[in-house]
Amino acid sequence: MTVASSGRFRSRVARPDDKEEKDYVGFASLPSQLHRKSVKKGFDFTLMVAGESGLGKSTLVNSLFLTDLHKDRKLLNAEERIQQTVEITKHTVDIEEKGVKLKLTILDTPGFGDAVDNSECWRRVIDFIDQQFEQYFRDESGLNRKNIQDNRVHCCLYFIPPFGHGLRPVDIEFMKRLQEKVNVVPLIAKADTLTPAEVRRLKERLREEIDKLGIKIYQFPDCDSDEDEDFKRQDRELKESSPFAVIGSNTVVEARGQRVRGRLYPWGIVEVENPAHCDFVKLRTMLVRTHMHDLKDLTSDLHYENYRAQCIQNMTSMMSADKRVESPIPILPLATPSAEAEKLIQRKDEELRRMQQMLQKMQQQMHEQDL
Ligand SMILES: Nc1nc2c(ncn2[C@@H]2O[C@H](COP(=O)(O)OP(=O)(O)OP(=O)(O)O)[C@@H](O)[C@H]2O)c(=O)[nH]1
Ligand SMILES: [Mg+2]
Repeated sequence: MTVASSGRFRSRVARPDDKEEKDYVGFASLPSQLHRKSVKKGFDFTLMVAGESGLGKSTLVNSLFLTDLHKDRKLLNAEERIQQTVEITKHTVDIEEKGVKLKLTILDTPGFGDAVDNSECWRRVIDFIDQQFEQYFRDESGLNRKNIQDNRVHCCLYFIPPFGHGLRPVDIEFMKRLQEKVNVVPLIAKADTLTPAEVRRLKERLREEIDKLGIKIYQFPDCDSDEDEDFKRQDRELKESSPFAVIGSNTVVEARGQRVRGRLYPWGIVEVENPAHCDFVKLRTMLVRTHMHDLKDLTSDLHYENYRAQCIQNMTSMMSADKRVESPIPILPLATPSAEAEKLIQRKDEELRRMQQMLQKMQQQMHEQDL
């Protein structure tokens, strides 16, 4: 599969062994200190869903975090009554498990499909992601850099219809637009409408197409060779199951004496959280347990850096264009600038200097990477 980036390994915590204890300086406790600090502060994660209308995006995000994100709506009965999403909607869920806090932000986007022309259906989503980067970039260059609210989108679940025989031109276009901005995780929607053999065939087909068309979906990082066998098996299964085939439901049904999220059919019950029925649990595990940090790191190190580099490049070319159109005849100032204006000019100069330094640093880093 084509990848967004490769060569990432999970970092390991080194501990001094007994014989080295006398030379032990103490920095080995840093990871646990950092861990404690992070746990206290809590983690945040922003997840977005995108794709055609009616594929179950709202239903799935609702099912994913065991909370009814739409609970404020007045429902007539226990049946599913999720309404069509008409604008980008933000839901925040605070989850706490064993003292670890997670602030999860879910961005539900309106599906495309009703319009006659879907050629620009990705625009709203891409603009939104860019706006979050822009805000972060501004905050980073501002005075209060310590308390930046990070609203960048860490992952986008892209829903592929189960009915076709692979990717449609609109899916290809949408994912290619997304891939430059965010970690894309493709999903086969409404997997309960397919037989297990059909799911297998569709997965294979999608993997081939994604590869052939050079679509850069999120790639699970390589597993360290010294990880334990259980971890390796889980990692292998995760990779082999991609793209995940999912089922969503907001209805709780009775199955094998237990109340579970599922879909009730005349021929039986499809259980959302049963691994034999779909990849829902794998998706949730990957998002909140195993790959959240990697998704966040990639957002910061790859997608945001690309955005920032582009911004700085634009600014630099604007600056050099400004210099070119400078009048050859020196224009005398009409009046001495006020102290306020002076300060503003100084601030702008300072900002430009910082940008140039950042640019130089990035160029140097890129040069080092090339070597
Ligand atoms: N068979 C089946 N139906 C589903 C599944 N998930 C959702 N649905 C149904 O599909 C319909 C649309 O679901 P939504 O969650 O509103 O779809 P959406 O993608 O958010 O649609 P938009 O908001 O228009 O973009 C609802 O009637 C759901 O009950 C699924 O996994 N399988
Ligand atoms: Mg919706």
